[in-house]
Amino acid sequence: MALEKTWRWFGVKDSVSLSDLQQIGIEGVVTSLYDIAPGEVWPVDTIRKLQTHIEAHGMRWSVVESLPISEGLKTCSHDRPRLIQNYIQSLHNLASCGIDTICYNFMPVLDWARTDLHFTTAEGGESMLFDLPTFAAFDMFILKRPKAEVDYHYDIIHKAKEIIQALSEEQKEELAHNIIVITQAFIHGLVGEGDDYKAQFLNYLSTYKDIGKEELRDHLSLFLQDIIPVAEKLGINMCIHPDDPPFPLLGLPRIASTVEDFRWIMSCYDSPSNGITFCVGSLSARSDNDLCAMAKEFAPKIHFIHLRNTTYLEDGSFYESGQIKGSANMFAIVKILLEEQMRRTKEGRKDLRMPFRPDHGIRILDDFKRTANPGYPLIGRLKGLAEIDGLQTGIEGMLLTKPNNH
Ligand code: DNO
Repeated sequence: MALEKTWRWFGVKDSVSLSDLQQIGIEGVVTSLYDIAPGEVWPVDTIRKLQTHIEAHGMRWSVVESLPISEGLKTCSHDRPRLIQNYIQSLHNLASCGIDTICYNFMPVLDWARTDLHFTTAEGGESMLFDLPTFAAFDMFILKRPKAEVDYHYDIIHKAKEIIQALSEEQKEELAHNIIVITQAFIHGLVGEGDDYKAQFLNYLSTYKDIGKEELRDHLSLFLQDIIPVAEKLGINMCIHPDDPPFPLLGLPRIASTVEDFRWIMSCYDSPSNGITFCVGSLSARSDNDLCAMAKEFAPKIHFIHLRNTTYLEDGSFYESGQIKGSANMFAIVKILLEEQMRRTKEGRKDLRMPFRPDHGIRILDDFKRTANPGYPLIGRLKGLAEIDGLQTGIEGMLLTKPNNH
């Protein structure tokens, strides 16, 4: 046994081709219909066309990442009934093509956030950094979000003031553009290019002025009540992706960050279809998250896995540190996941694949000659995949070897 080897592929425009993935030994592709706006129905023929293309290269469409949750579902706007109906229709259409694993997230406005997309590692590669004081500088002095300062500790505000003074106008623009547009654009970002992109973004933030943690939880709960029974009937596993980073940003509530959050989500609707994307990278960026304990507790509900590590810094900042090394114990986590797969085999469960993908990689070597979305270089991810492969082989050997059987 081994976790299913998958790869995030951004469709026919991706600089990595499906033949490349076949050569690497990928079994399952993780992708989305990027040309369809969040909230609209995914038609069967469009799904089928992409699926046939993937299958022609000897792989399966293993996971949809993501079937995006439109803002109207997160805010419960007047359009909610139509949006839920569309989501349900897309689930029916995906199920009719035999696609059974759907990743989604419930993060308001912003999907993921980093302040530096070209953070140089000690070895000379390029990784990504979330620096809290720099983020605060963006929030308070570039975006100028009203009352932003109440969300930051005095020390962070002090550092943020120093940072903003040292930034040129161009650097300020680049920082804002990275956070609002560049990191979001390739995954159904809300705000496009344009002179007023900061104003547009502030406008989206303001739609949450009356939505705190409790309200957002209510909206997720409503979503789960509507979606999970349908998914269960269709044989689909829904898996919520954790918040990245796993703490509130920009005054927006976050509800998928901690063990308590995931317990609450699981309790909203008790079904095998109400599952989790275990993203080690996102969850590990918070020092009070015990990743091994979380992996053990939620193992039966883990339907999709993102393997990458982070190293956290004292002030709430962190940087991405490749697939194996970092704050989380990757050996122990992969071992727990492989044990879960063995347990599923014994229990006769059908969902044995347990797809994982090497999440964001460090840019190295020929990655500097290729274009790729931030976090998704070919060679860096390939290195991570090889490392995880080796780790899995070692753990499997260890778990399957009986005493005295050398
Ligand atoms: C960024 C990713 C996110 C993630 C989605 C899942 O690279 O971590 O885009 O895939 O949030 O819904």
